[in-house]
Amino acid sequence: IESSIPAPLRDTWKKFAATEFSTKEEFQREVVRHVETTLARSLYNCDELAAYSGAALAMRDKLIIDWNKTQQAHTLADQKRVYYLSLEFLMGRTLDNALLNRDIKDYAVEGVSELGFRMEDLIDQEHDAALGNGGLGRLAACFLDSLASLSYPAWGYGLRYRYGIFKQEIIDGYQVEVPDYWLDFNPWEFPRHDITVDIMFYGYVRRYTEDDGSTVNIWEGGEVVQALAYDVPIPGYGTSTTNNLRLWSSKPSTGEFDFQKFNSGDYESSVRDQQRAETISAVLYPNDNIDVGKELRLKQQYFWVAASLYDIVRRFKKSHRAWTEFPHQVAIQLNDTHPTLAIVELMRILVDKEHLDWDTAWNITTETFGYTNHTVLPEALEKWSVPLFQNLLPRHLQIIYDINLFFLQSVERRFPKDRELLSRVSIIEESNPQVIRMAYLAIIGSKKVNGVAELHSDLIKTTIFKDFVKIFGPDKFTNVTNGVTPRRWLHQANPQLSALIKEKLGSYDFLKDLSLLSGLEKFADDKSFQKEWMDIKFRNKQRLAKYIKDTTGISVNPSALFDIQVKRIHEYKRQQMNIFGVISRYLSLKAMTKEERAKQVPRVSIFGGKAAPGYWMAKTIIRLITAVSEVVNNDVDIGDLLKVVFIEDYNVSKAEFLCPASDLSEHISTAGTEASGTSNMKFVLNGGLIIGTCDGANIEITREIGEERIFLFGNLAEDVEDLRHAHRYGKTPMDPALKEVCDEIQKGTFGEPGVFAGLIHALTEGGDYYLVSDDFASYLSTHKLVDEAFKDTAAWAHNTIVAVSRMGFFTSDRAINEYADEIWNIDPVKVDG
Ligand code: RUG
Repeated sequence: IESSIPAPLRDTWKKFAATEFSTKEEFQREVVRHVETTLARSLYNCDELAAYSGAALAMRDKLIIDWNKTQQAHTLADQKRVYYLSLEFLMGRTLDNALLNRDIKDYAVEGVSELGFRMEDLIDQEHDAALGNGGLGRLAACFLDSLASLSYPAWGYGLRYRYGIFKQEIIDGYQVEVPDYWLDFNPWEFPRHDITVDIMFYGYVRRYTEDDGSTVNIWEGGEVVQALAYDVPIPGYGTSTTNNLRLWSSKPSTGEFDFQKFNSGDYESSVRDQQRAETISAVLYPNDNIDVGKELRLKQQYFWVAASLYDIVRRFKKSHRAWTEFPHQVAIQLNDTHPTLAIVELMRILVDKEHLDWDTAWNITTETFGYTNHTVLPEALEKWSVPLFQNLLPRHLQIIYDINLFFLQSVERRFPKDRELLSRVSIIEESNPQVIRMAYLAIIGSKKVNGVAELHSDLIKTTIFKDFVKIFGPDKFTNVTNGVTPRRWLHQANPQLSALIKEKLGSYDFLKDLSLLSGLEKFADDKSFQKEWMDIKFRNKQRLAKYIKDTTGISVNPSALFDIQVKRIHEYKRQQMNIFGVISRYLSLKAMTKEERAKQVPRVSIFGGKAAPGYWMAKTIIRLITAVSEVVNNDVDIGDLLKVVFIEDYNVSKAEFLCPASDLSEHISTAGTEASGTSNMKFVLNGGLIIGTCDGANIEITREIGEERIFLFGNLAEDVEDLRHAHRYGKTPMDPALKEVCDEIQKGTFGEPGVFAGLIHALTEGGDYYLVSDDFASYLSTHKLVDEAFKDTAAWAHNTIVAVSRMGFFTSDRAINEYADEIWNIDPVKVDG
């Protein structure tokens, strides 16, 4: 490699090579050095933000040394790598996580304290890296943590949005979106000015015939934008392995195109072009489980996929292997359909640029990709309009047509008389305009397709992808149940619980092997352990109560039952059912005598979550929650018996203190709609119980922890279709308790009823698509069981301890090992510390 230092000079180099700090004093020296030189501040001018910045930069230096070692070890090992392509990485904060993963938090806390700061205050200065909407993006972040912790040679590829998910403000009870500009100071990334890729859009395809008769397609004449790489180190836990997350940022290409315009005096238009280029990576689309089909989104997808593939191919080509070796060196996982264009782009590279024949290229491609499906909701399945696609990516459309043609021909050969089947499985839907069904393209171009929890993986096989199971056989479809990283979601979020578990189990090994939690079960009836366990829960609830008081002014009693539902606001997740349930509870309390009230278990109903800016019904649900909280919290008859709180701007760092503070959390989607859910796992892992439907990972959680430890209710997925049908034909009278709630809303108890008319309409004339009425009675009666169960503190403690002890399955390490063995076929690489 030309850029390496000549061999005779390497000893000098090595003498001065960077070294990592490994004691408190060395850490302090680095913090102070960064504050004084990198930030040009001094001990007379160092606030918490400067101290955080110094600590973060010191930590970054440490990570980057391991990052370099890891990349060298991976290059030397020359093994197969996995590339995880995700349009979202919801990382949250990094400093605390890095300190814990590198196991230096204790001396770092002491170190900053001797410099005059409290570590928690510094940690609090950090802006969340919020490059995601919800579960899908957070899953990608947990997977990166596990990939590094398990020493797999892996890279993440994503977009470096200038604006992450919007900040949510609640003004007069309504959601208001505020831009999240998070890059003012981001110490965790490295711009790689030497790593840029030119990406083309629009243009036309020129086709000509070579002397040997073969046809060549050249895509040219389009607009060129440059992708610039930013690298983010991902430290593993208990290992030196530090993997790379590469995020692409868009900027104007430095090609002649701009110069010509500039020189010819068309300054304004050249600036406009620059801005157009920068727009591509400017903002994360704020939709979760909704496809909107905007051209800029398609641009983002192609920009990111093309830059990533260029990078992957460049790395592969360095090894001078034959192209047929590509799938033995490279596995690419498509996180949802967002990166599906990678299949088409790899075909374009292999056929148009590397001149491989179609069949060879197709074999390589279909051996390389894996596709994870995260939803069966029709409104979330991506489809791109053919005319829009034709204009933006003309060559890719031709390739898609060819993929489709060869695929349909093969289907026709196997199922000769089934014309309906051909139209059902065609990548092109014959609508007006025609659209490209991205999920179908992802299935056809991948080796394996997986769902994210057992029920979900079964559902995709029997519903939306049924025809493909018939065509490809069942083995192409598999399940990998999601998981969460116990490093962030137990050790970091709940340090006291983690320390107590360590005390009982003898070491922190459970953070690497979560199945070791099973060792806790034998203490489930130990009274003093139960007390310590419940005391930690109480302190976590006190911390949340203080946060609620400080941010909303609402006083809540930490001894009350904390009932939390935090996730994106979506009709299928049924926050509306929760708030209707709260209203029903309020009405019952109001109807009770003083004596009866005295026997009730006090509740705090806590909600949090963002609504997509254009999702009017979700915004109405937020408004109902805030309206109910205004009434209930100020009702003197009710006092502490019921409080309703909406936590503004729910994000990863808020989840970190909400999960440890729940007694009960709600995972109450209409059966069959929530692919997995992952917060259900986080809440149980933190010693809370859940109320939930038989949906997503709730089912496996039940299997693991035992049905006596979960409050399941509601109809099953297999009954949903019939129930919806009955609603359509007006055969389902509304549940009486729900009717009472609707009447109360319509009476104006919670303000102008017109505001909520849409919500009521959805239950009535709207056909109650999410089956709130059908599940309402069992939802309410199950809440009664919760109240009863909560009164028995010893039994509650026992059940939460047993539940935690059986949560080993839900670590993302297990999920990643399954992907590695069954889909990617990759092995770990040891990195010397
Ligand atoms: O809604 C799903 C969750 O059920 C799941 O746990 C998560 C991770 O697999 O992905 C969520 N999801 C699905 N986010 N976006 C989609 C649709 O593209």
